[in-house]
Amino acid sequence: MSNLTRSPAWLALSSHQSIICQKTMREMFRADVSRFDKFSLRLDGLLFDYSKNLISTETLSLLLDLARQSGINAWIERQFTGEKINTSEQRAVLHTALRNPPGHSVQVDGKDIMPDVHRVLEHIRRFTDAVRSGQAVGYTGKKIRHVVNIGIGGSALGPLMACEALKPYAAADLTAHFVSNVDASDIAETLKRIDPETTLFIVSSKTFTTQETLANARTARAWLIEHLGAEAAVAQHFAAVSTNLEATSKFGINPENVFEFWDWVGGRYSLWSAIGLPIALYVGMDNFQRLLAGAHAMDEHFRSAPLEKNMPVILGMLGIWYGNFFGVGSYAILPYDQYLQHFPAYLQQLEMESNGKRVDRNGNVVNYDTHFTVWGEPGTNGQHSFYQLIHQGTRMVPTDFLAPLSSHNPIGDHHTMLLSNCFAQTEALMLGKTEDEARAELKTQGLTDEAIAALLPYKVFPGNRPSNTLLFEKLDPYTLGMLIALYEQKIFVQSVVWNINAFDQWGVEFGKQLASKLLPELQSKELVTSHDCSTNNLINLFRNRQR
Ligand code: G6Q
Repeated sequence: MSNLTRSPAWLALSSHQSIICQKTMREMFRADVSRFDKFSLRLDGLLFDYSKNLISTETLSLLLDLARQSGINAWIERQFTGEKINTSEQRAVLHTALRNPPGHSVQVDGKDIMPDVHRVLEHIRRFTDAVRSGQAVGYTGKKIRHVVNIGIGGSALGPLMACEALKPYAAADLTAHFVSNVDASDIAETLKRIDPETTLFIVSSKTFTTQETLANARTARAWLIEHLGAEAAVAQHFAAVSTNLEATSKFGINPENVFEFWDWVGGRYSLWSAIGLPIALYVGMDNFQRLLAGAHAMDEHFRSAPLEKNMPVILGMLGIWYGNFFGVGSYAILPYDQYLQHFPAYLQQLEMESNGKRVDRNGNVVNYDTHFTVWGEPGTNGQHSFYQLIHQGTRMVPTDFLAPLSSHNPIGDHHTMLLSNCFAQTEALMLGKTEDEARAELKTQGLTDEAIAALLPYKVFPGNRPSNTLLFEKLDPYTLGMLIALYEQKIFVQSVVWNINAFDQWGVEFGKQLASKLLPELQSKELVTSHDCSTNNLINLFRNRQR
């Protein structure tokens, strides 16, 4: 059994929690007008306000003791220097190397990987410049206007999120599409919206064996050949991104259009690699490199800032505080920026696939909670949906609010209204509404004492609900890079404290295995009897329908 929950830092936090949980943030803010200065950090135009948390300076210091006890500084160095910290797959974890500017050297198995990283970036630049300028055209000589990414999970969610987030920087004559699901409706609906003569398909798959991606790629290939009347058209309309160059060539993709990456890039950490090709095509290579630069700035901060001033460390330790000492199981990501609409779904994979683990680095089942369920929607849509639960539900849901100070679309009062909602929500979650305040409010509405007494319980808000606010100038490529890297490293910090491997994904591999095992049975002519009676019946119902 792990010693974590019996360690001095853990025990100190447990007893401290019993004191803090009797306090309210309302009192804490009243007692200390410098709370915002004490509990906020800035980096390159990004403000991280974590003052609306159930913490005191002592809490923070105890949380940082726990981080220190877990050896966080040494783990950060292990990550950045290419140690094989993904032990169950015997791999280094070097998405950080992908955003290094020239002049760095990072060794994997005795080889400096940086020349390869920059060679592939140059390849992406040449390709994207050619496509965007119209120098590289489709089979019939027309300019490419549609880019369709065919990939799933880590080979889709990052590019999808980033293309949406950076839409204001996109080429006006390009549309980005994403096909992931093996459900034919996904590709069918996309094919209806594109023109074969002006479409570039990018088949993105680290392994190039993923069932969904290969099925969609085959369908796209057949559609293209059918419409353009020649197999030769594939060379000008297909590119691939993979670590499996043998499989891409077998699929028939022109080797010049194949972009390589390496096993030390995890799928969900891969948007910085050639998996980001759709982003580079959509917003241009200079903007893609600004995205990398923003992430690199966050990496440098993470690696060098003292723990007390380290954004990913503090964000991560606040999660540990609520997850392990308040029993919180989920938290919400609430972007007040429409362009960040896919950010919660992106973080859902990043966090849940990384830290959804029950066995520690020594192979022992843990006796403490790891991971959170991550969810969210852009504000203000969420306010008219699930905020009810956050304000008045029985369980505490910590929240991260993200908002830009200025909008890409400064129309009328929209942005002021948007931010007034954002700030009002964080304040209300913290303050709540007491019985006295609710009663006074009802009185001003002219209600009778009897009506007030009946309504009062419903009108009270407990408050004391924690939130972080991440405020930035504008959602530009550099800022987006910083934000993504902030969350990547925050997840890493938590995995270090929990002593789990954030970089493998055996649950995903399990799913891939299951899908290929059952497929022949669905296609079989024989009655299937080898499973439990529920699964047998489901399979046989489908088989009977197919006849
Ligand atoms: C990410 C996961 C997973 C993976 C997909 C696609 O970290 O490993 O989401 O990205 O299963 O895999 P391929 O890129 O190999 O097709």
